[in-house]
Amino acid sequence: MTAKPPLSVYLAAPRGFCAGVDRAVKIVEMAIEKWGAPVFVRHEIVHNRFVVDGLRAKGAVFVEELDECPTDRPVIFSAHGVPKAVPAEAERRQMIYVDATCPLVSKVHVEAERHHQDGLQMIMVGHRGHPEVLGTMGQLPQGEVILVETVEDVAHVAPRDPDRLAWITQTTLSVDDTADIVDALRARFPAIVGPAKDDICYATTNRQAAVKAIAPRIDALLVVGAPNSSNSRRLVEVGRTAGCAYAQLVREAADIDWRALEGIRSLGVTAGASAPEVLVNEVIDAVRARYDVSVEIVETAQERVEFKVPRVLRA
Ligand code: 0CM
Ligand code: SF4
Repeated sequence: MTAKPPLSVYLAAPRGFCAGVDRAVKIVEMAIEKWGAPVFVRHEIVHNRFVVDGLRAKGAVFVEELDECPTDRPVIFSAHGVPKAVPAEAERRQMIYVDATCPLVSKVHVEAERHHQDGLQMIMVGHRGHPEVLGTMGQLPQGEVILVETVEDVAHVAPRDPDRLAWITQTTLSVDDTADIVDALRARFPAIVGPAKDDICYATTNRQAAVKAIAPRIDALLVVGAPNSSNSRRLVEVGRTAGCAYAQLVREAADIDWRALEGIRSLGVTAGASAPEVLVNEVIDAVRARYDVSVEIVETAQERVEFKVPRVLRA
């Protein structure tokens, strides 16, 4: 047997579950405990198949729209948030519902509402079609929130009144790309108001910073996360932009393209905010099976954020 080649693994910290994901998963588990199965969940509670399958095994039923739920079973809204029309419809149908929207997404909803009360039209920086964007835009009447995805989009925005504008963002964007878009907004609309920096959450910000810290030391980067997870995909982009020649999203160890990793001497590993640590451990075990691995944890921040579950589940 030939000796395994040596490989330095740099494990980014923070990585993986954030406080909003932790809370959302707990909400589903506690709802099943309280009301029994089935409990319906509108949209993947967080964007991870492993998490969703685990909750399904415990009695959760995942649907995309409220009208797929019976009225006599509880329904939970995913961490990404929902348009105002959704809880309104649940109330009209006299359903029990629990909102698992991350408090940091709800904070943006409140911000949007406040700007609207002040008579400002909003420009939202985000990804078209993402559930969080649909939820945030759906806090206000149609036409009150204009979506921009790129710096180029900013040139084409046609607001009602360029002097009465505010900006908000999705929570899981690239910090650097967003800064460029906001600069373009400020240049075109000098009177626009907005948050001090952006609405990107602490977890997204910290995971991107940790990738930037390891990028100069690694030949390749694996990001554990789902293809529909915005924050996970951004980690791949951040890795590439920071100079990592090969950065790949993997849902699990089985997705690793070993041929692409041939000849590397150092590997970075991180995980999106919706990816459980067990999947990270499986990735590292799979790497250990092929390489003589030394692991170094590179910690760029410590996170102590925790969110309480809604009162109805605490009783
Ligand atoms: O928003 P994103 O696609 O990154 O969602 P996720 O479920 O992967 O991560 C957690 C969240 C939120 C909101
Ligand atoms: Fe909340 Fe950020 Fe986690 Fe999304 S990624 S659930 S906004 S803490």
